[in-house]
Amino acid sequence: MDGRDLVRSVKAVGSAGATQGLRTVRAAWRRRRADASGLPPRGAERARVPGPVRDVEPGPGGGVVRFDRSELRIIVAVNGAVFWGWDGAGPEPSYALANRCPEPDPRAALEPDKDGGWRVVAERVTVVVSRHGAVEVLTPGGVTLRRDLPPRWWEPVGGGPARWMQRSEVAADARFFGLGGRASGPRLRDGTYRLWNTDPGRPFGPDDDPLYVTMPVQLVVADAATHLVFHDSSWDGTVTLREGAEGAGSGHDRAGSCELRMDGGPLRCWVMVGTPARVLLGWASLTGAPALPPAWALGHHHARWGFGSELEVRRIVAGYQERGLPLDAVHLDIDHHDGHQVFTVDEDRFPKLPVLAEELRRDGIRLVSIVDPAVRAEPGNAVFDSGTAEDAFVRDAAGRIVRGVLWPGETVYPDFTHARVREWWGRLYEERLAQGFVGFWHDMNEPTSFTAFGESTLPRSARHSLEGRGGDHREAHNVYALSMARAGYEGLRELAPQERPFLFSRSGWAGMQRYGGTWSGDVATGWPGLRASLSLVMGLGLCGVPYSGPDVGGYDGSPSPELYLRWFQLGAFLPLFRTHASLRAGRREPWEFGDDVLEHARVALVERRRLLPYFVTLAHLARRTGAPYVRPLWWSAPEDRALRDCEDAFLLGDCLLVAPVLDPGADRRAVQLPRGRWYDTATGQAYEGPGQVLVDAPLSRIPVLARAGAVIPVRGDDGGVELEAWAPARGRTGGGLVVTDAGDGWDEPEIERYVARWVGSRVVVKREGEDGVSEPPHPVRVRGLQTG
Ligand code: NBV
Repeated sequence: MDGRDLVRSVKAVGSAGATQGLRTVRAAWRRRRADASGLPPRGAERARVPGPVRDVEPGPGGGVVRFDRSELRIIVAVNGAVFWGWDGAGPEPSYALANRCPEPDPRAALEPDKDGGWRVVAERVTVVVSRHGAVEVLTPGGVTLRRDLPPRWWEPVGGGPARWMQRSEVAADARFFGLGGRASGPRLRDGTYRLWNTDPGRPFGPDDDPLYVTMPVQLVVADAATHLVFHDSSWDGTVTLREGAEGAGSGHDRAGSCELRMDGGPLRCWVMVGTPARVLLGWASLTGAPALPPAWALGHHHARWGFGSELEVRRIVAGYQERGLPLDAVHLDIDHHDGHQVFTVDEDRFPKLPVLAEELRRDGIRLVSIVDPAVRAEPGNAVFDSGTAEDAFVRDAAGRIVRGVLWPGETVYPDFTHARVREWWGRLYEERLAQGFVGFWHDMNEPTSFTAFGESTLPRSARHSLEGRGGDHREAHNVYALSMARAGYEGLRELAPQERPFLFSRSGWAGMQRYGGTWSGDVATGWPGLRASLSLVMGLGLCGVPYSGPDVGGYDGSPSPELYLRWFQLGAFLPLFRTHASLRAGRREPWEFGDDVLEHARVALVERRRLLPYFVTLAHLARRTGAPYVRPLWWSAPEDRALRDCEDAFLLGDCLLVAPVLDPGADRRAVQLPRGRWYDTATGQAYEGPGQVLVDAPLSRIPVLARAGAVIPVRGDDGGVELEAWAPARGRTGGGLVVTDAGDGWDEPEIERYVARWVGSRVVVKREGEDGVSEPPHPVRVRGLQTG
């Protein structure tokens, strides 16, 4: 946050601006002083490389290769993932792993390779280690996917954490994706990306980097195979990417490259190889299945900073209801708190929150609460007092509690890297449940502390438990929000065991999907912001976080009616479909932009509700397979170069292709189609892929195409599930998976499997089960017949 923003924000929240301004100056000085005394200067450093190989020690799934000045441990796990760690690093402890390290694959063993090197041959991948410590990952067919050069460390002569650098080469045709939520993607072009969760302090656009969720997770897509590489270190770092270039017959290929530099932490990584689906499955098996949102969370959410009163919430809800617009959740921001203090309610403006919650619930609308980690440092504040009694707050190197500044004034920060603190924090959600909230929105958890200058987070020297190992904020920063999410999730499981927790968090790290989703943060209102918000959802999905979505309409200012509508139409096909904006921004209700926009937004809302069973299915499939709901067009055809470079459309599950309008003034757009027949769901017109087609995109809708043969569960007029089948091309068959689950509990619904095929001049849909083929238990409607 720069000075001007700070002053504006402070004024906006109605605090004594000057007092808060002074606090941020003091906080900045405190931060500087704490780091000056708490972090020893780095001083002289000594560089180190592994040196020549000395000997090896075979072990389960691989073994250890010893070099003159380091050693490398390699483990191939039973799920096909490969781990390697330098300097004795093993897979544990890790904030990313969901459980213990998976079992080693007993079939994988170290064997001698040519030129004094060693290799491990596994079912899906071969790892070759050169005698100087280069590590190469090859497909079973022997094609190189990634080649790590020997790493390099810089060790402070006086002791302390070593910095390190790892340079890698990838295929000339490879494309990079991932690294968490990046605004300029989803394809990560040449440049340097930082690994340090950051609140940019103002609405962001495509050029802002880093943002709230960073992860050392790269998904690399190349002709030979897709691979995911995860460097399991939470320290600050940078990744410099350079795409390669193909000689195209006239010259030599230039390999793509990646240079990872970290300020500390173990040099260790996991690599998974295969198709995109296979790789995401492996990643989910390692870091945990994505939490399943309750069905209502797959509907439409409306939020705003500054509803300001119960009366206003009722007025907005009535606005939706009077116009017959579906609404599933309302989010209350910090303005409903008493003095902006988390886990409190301003009783003057929200006198009967539980009653409001109950009334909304009867109309099928849930209440979601913001939860900030910062606690006002004031005796008498119940959260501060109980946290003090628990010794819950982060301290500096001298043992003093670290103070920052946020909305409530001077604040302190729970140390979520301590199990006892997580339990204490988790119990606090009881107050929220009693107020009638059933969903939670974690904010400002990078963590953010307003400072007049310098970084707006805790001092790097601040001490953290790190699960009892002890360490400082340099290591804890990037896992702070992940640990807060764990605290909230586990607390809610204790407090409301019958219900699936609904939680989404602004910041996070690898593995955050175990606890919930995220949203795109304060995206700038404007066409570039619309594009950036799609980039974030796609990139996060490829890092294993399938549930996210933007602030529809953008966070600040006032979108034009056209921009609002195009954002709304995109949002209706993203997992989290939420309108939200800042205190200072214009309105975001669909009726605020004129009658035309209202009618078109209604169509989007109604379609979202109709597709709810499909979204529920996608949520269940994400949990079981790690596959994101929103997938790049190349998901099933990564070898298709044209699809690999297409960033402005996506697949929603296996069945739909969504082509949002991302530019002003457009009434049609080019769509790059994967192989097969695709129907424009609005007109029924059939197109044949692969290739590019021009499709109508009038203001009333964005192009949505259905794959021929798809069987899509939709909500019928009576609220029950129906199957919408799109005719397969003649002579071909189709099908689909369906999971029907309208609830928010823990029942495990079975996956229903359908097949669509031509029988004479009709398309017939049957259910396939263990006992053979049967009639579907849902009504079936076949579409796309005219063109069959
Ligand atoms: O709680 C207020 C806002 C919230 O509306 C927004 O969604 C968050 O990203 N919050 C940031 C803090 C205010 C930042 C200026």
